[in-house]
Amino acid sequence: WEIAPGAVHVPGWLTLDEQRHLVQACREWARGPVPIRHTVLPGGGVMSVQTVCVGWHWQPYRYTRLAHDVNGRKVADFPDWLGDLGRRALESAYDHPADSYEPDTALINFYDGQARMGMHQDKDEKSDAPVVSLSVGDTCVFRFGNTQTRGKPYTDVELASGDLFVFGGPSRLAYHGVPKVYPGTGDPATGLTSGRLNLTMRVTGLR
Ligand code: MD3
Ligand code: FE
Repeated sequence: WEIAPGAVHVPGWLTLDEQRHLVQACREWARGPVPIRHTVLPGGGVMSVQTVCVGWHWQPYRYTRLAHDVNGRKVADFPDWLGDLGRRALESAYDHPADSYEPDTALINFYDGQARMGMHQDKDEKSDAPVVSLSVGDTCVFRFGNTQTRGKPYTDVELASGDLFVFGGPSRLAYHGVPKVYPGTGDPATGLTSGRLNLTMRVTGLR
């Protein structure tokens, strides 16, 4: 389903086994070396979502090797299997080979029933490569907007467990957010008994 040029939604792309594997991996990353935390914004606001990073650490609004805002440690390495999953995801969504796609960072967001993400653009990456997004757990409303303003026009799409979304081309710089999560809608068989997990893979363009 192409909801805008370069923005492709593939419902139910991950198998249950793949979802379980992702949940397990995210559980381990959440423990450390840099524990999952509510990111503090430069203005003092605290995000309701909890985030842990792999490959590069993201703090608003840049990527670093060390998590200066948490415990100063280096985040976990970006594993080869995750890059392979990213290339397969891109191939499925765009229906062409993606051998040259080499994501080097993943941001894992955890939403409890109250967590939200306001409308924003992802423009801290020095690369125009697509973002691959994978969701596990509770269903949410994902709001996909335009490149000009955080307001209308936008399209609301439900993202459920196992869904893949790829954002490339003209959609890469669109405003987007998560205005609502529906508690209790996930399948406990994924290993996630409450909340929503979203993993995004990106190319930082850094070295
Ligand atoms: C569109 N995450 O981590 S995933 C984020 O569900 C983020 O946790 C949301 O927005 C979440 O930055 C939405 C879908 C998504 C991710 C990255 C994008 C949409 C995007 C980057 C560019 C355009
Ligand atoms: Fe984003």
